Amino acid sequence: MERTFLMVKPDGVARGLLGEVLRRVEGKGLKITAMKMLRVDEPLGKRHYEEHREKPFFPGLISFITSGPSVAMVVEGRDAIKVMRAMIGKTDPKEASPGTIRGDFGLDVGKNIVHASDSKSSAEREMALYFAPEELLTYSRADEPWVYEE
Ligand code: D4T
Repeated sequence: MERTFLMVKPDGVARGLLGEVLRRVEGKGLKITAMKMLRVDEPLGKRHYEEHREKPFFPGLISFITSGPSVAMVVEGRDAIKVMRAMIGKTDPKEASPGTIRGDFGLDVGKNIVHASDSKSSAEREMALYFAPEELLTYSRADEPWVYEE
């Protein structure tokens, strides 16, 4: 099993898309093992997006991500990183396929609703930014034998 970090950004929360995102994650068979609502502050936003520090869109990205509550999650399942990235769609919602979260609900790259880790190393880094190890819970979903072949 693999873990990934997923966040519904301030636009997703403000637009009432939290339930829609959770429905898709749960429906896929993925397991939410940690979740919290928080308002990302400037230091946390800058650490989250440090790889983009020199990009022209960085100031706007920080003011957006700190503009209201977000919901941070850890999502677990087989190939969870790849599966979650496929479910959110391309970074620019205009190019994201219909059927993906961004493809179905977004239009602008600066308001792209969700974030999901793009690699094992970013998943580890991002989970540690938002959660203490003891906040990651262990439990079984009742449908696991019907989701996985073995
Ligand atoms: P996140 O990290 O938010 O899930 O987005 P991605 O992983 O899909 O894409 P990214 O790291 O390349 O971009 C991070 C974040 O910056 C915003 N952004 C991006 C923006 O506002 N303008 C831009 O031109 C780009 C490329 C959107 C996502």
